[in-house]
This record gives sequence, C-alpha cells and structure tokens, in this order.
Amino acid sequence: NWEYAPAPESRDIANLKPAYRMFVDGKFVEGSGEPLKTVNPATEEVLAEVSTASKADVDTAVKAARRAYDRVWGRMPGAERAKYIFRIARLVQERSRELAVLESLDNGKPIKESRDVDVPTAAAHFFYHAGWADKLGYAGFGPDPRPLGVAGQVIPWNFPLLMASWKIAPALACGNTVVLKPAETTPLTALVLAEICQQAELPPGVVNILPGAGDVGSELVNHAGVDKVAFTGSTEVGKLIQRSLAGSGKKMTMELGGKAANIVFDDAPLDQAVEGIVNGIFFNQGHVCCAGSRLLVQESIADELLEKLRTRVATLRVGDSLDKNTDVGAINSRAQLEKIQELAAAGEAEGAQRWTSPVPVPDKGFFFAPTVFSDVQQSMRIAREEIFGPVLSVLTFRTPDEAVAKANNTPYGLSAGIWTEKGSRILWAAQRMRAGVVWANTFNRFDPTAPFGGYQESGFGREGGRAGLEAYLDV
Ligand code: TXE
Repeated sequence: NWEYAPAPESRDIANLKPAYRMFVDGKFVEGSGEPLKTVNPATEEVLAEVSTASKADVDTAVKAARRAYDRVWGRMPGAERAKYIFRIARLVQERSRELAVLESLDNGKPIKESRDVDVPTAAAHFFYHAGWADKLGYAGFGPDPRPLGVAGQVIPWNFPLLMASWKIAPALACGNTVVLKPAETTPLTALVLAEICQQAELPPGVVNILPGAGDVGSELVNHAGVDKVAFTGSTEVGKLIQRSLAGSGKKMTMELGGKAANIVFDDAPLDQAVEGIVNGIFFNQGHVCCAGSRLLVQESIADELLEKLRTRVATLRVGDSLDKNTDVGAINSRAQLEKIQELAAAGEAEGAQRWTSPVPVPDKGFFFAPTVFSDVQQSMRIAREEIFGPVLSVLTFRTPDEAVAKANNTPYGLSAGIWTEKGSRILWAAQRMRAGVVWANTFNRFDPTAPFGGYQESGFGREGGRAGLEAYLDV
C-alpha cells in the first residue's frame, strides 16, 4: 500500500516515496517512534520521512525473528536457504540502478561509486554467501555447525547498502534470523533491501529492518532475545556496547574506526602510488573505516610525491552526487562536516601545513574540499584521530623500520597500504604491521572472499570469507 510521490523532476529514477515504513515480520508497518526525516546532503533538502522503532517495536521485531528462527529458517536445509539468498542477490542486481541512485541521494556519495562499487559488491556478498549455505557441514566447522539464533545488527551511514549486505548475507547463510538497524541519516536503501526480501519471498520474520537513532540500536543489542550482536560504527559506541553486554553471554563482532597508514617507499612507481593515495583517502569522501588517512612517505621522495599528489588532487571534481563526473560527493551530515572542520582547524593550530584543493565547491549542501596536510607530527590530532573525511595527513620516514613503527603507532589497526617494487619488502612490512588487511600497490579493494576486520581498537571478529562465517555459527 505504498503511496508513490509524484516523481521529483530529473531525479525520478529512484521512485522516491514520500514515506518509508519499518519492516517487521514480512510487512511494512508504521513504527511508534518519532518519525525521522532523511536529508540529501548535497542539497540539504528532505528526501523522505521514515518511521522509527520504539522499544515495543524492537521487542516485536526480535520476537518475530525468534519465531522465524525456531519454526522455519533455523531448521531449513542449507540448500533451501541458498535459493532465497541467490534470489536476493539477483534482485539486487535487477534493481541496481534504483539502489545506486537512492544510495547517492541519501548518503551523498558520487553515483559512479554507488553504481560501480557499493551495489555490485553488495550483490557479490549475497552471491558468495548463498554459495556457502549448503556447504557449512563440510568446511571444517565440525560435523554439525549450528546457527546462533537471532542476530541484532547495527550499521553506520558510510556504506548503507553494502554494510547491510555484509551483515545480512552471512547471517542468513548460516541459518540465523536478523533484526537490523540502519544509521539514522541513511535508512533508505536498507528499506529497499527489505522490499527485495519480500520480492524474494523470504519467510516473514527472517529479516527485520528497524530505522531509528542510537537509542533503538541500544534497545536492540541489549534485548534479551538477541543471541548475537554485530556492530559497525565508531570506536566510542563500540566500547559502550561491549561494556553493556559484558556478562550477557551474547556473541559479538565489532568493526570500528581506523587510522590507516599508506606507506610509500622510494622505489615505488610514483604515478601509480598517487592514484592509490587518492583512492585511499578521497574515495567516498574519506568516510571509510579503512581509509588511507596517514600517508607515510620516504623522505627522499617526499617533495616530488607531494607535488604530483597536489596536481592530481586539484583535478578532483567536488559536487552533486548524481553527476557522473563527480569524484568527491557530499559529506553525509552537518555534524560530520563540523567534525572534519574542527579537526582540520586543529591541524593548522598544531602547526601542520594545510593545502586545500582550489576546486569549486557548491554553496549549498555539506561539502569539504579535498585537503592535504604536510609537516605532520605523530603527536598531532590529525595524525592520531579518525577524521572520516577528505583530509590526508602526510608524515615522512627514513628507514623501513621507522615506517613500520610509525604505521603501528596508533590504537587502531584496520588496514594499511605499502607501495614498493620489492616483493620481499612487501612481505617484510606486512608481517610487522598490526592491521587486519595490508594492501600492496593498491588500496581499498574489497572482496567477499577476503576476511575483513581489525586489531586493537578497530574491533574484533572478521566479516567475509570463511572466517566471517564463524561469527554466525556455534562451531
Ligand atoms: O557513529 P555511531 P557516528 C566514526 C567516524 C565518525 C564517528 C561518528 O570517525 O566521524 O564515528 O559517527 C548507532 N547503541 N565512524 O556518530 O554513533 C547509530 O545509530 C547501539 C566509523 O555516526 O557509532 C548508527 O546506526 N547503537 C565507522 C551506528 O551506531 C548505537 C562508521 C553508528 O553510529 C548507539 C561510522 C548505542 N548506544 C562512524 N549509539 C566505521 N568503522 O566505518 C549510536 N548507535
């Protein structure tokens, strides 16, 4: 019973609806929380009104997930589950254009990224995990690996559809049911994914989507009917959840912040490295937990590399997320923009050299021009704190040992990059790096077969690959 809005001119591909409701027990229903308005960060216009869950709605959704688990999904043979997950994967592909447009409108990311990265990678996650559903008993998890039950999942706003897929696909493949809370600023594509679950005739209650703010997330993870909690978000909230769940016996995985080093040695192919550095920090406006936000460059090539880098960064186009020529889109929210502005000001105040791309930036909307700080010291906030924006901090080193020591000088440990022609140096450095993923001569490559996750305050547990399944099985 959707009321379709009259198509907003020139932006009608997404079939934008005036109102989105939450998805519980196979149906779209009005939530009893205060409705939220989601905004297009590139225009500051309201996109849609979304109903949110109350405490009672969380309870209803968890109970629906439990019923679906006990009666249907937890008992279904893996080969049967696979059929549904394959269907979801194909429907994500069929509706990819709509999903890409909606993602760019709601999040602010450039359409070429949502079209070429977010949506196809989301589909790939469903395909990959569908393939696992009937093979779990033969994959070294023991003769009878069982699902955990009901998974309560909370996701952030930087990759709304992709994070929903990372969470839902392995949970379903292993036979768990799901209650997922998308981020308050980006709930729309998760609700289209709910429509896709309906279209795929997924049994009611297997997937439930509850929009809302942090209080809904908190209700969900603390609900006694939730057996497993999967969280992606800030380190701060991740710690809060860990504390509140201590002693509960719930299984947990946490994918939190990062401050990745991208190390360029003097023998690296510089033009290729420049492309990797740009992709590392300006992809998705730098709203990436594994962003290469600390560039460590060998002193002997620092000046040459910086000059090439600034020349390249100055060509990046900032603006409308739906323009196919846009390289850097809008910052997701005013709050995030203010955080980036504040940290950039701190960088200047602490004495780093600030360079801002001369590119024109729209007056309306939340935008931040690509920025590179050089002469950065390890003690500065811009070298230690996650900025989560298009801001690169450049530090130098002289020896490989110094490079690794600086790379590891962080409480985080999600990812790292190495640029060198020497294979032996890649292996030497990768072994010493405390980071869940180390990319060599590339950056920000994602694949459902590769386990992803962190060290230290970047969290624990892995998503993707065979290791990712362990988080959803009682082995
Ligand atoms: O994160 P939050 P925010 C970092 C990044 C960013 C900063 C703040 O540095 O600038 O965090 O972003 C839900 N119990 N990352 O404030 O609050 C919330 O509703 C349960 C890195 O947006 O952690 C949302 O769905 N849930 C990160 C989700 O948690 C709670 C991605 C993430 O929001 C909750 C995002 C609570 N008490 C931000 N409070 C990454 N690793 O990629 C909030 N939430």
